[in-house]
Amino acid sequence: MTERILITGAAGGVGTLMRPRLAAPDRVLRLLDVADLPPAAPGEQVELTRASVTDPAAMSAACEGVDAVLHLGGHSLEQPWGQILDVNINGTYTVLEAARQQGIRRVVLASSNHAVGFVPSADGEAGDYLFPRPDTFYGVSKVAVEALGSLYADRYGLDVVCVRIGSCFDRPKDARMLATWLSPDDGARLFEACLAAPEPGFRVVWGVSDNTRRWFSLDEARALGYESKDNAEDHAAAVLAEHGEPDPDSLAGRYLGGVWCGPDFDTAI
Ligand code: 15L
Repeated sequence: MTERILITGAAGGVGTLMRPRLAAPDRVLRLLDVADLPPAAPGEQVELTRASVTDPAAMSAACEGVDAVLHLGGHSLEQPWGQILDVNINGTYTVLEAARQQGIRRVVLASSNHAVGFVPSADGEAGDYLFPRPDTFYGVSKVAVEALGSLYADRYGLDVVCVRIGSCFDRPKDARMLATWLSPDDGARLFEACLAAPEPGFRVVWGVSDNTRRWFSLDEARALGYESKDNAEDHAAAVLAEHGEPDPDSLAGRYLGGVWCGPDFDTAI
């Protein structure tokens, strides 16, 4: 039977990386974004929807006939509070509510390391379910995303898996990402595990590759069936040649959230 998965924020960084990787012969990807989505490639089984995650009617329509939602939509960087509140927090409520009303049983939510960004890296491996310590309004929104997911799991019985994504890019871009990198292929493996695990209930897992310098636990992700095959160390020589060794006294060396923990950090990054 063909399954249909709704991906919000499909034109964004992670969405673009996931689109080809989550394609499968028995699967239709319904891709939603406020931004332009590239048209379907020949043979690609996609449905394109231009809409905002904050629009209840559009989200309800987008959730019709869908088996699971991968909610990646929202601001991916720091923004003024009003924007974060509207798009990331109210948007996630709107997605969950539409999913519930349409009887969707499984939602995977993109959370972030910035939900716990002010945790010192010197504390040792960051466990799953680490108590929130956000580094920005964006980080606060990810805490709220997880809280909303928890509510919809407990109150309505949805399976909700929150992924605290490290740094999901083609390759690690700086020394910090040698610890926080989630390779795109591992990202797809992890999302597949989140979609397939039988009756996970509510979970919070780290989204990271099995990097030699990894700061985050893989226990809960592995319990869902995720097996990382990539390691940022394969890129270490190139990254360190360009950026130098990580400075333990810098923000990037002191906190999980890196430069996002700076007092002047704003929308500049
Ligand atoms: C995130 O949550 C951001 O969306 C992404 O742009 C990266 O900056 C990443 O965290 C990170 O911490 O590297």
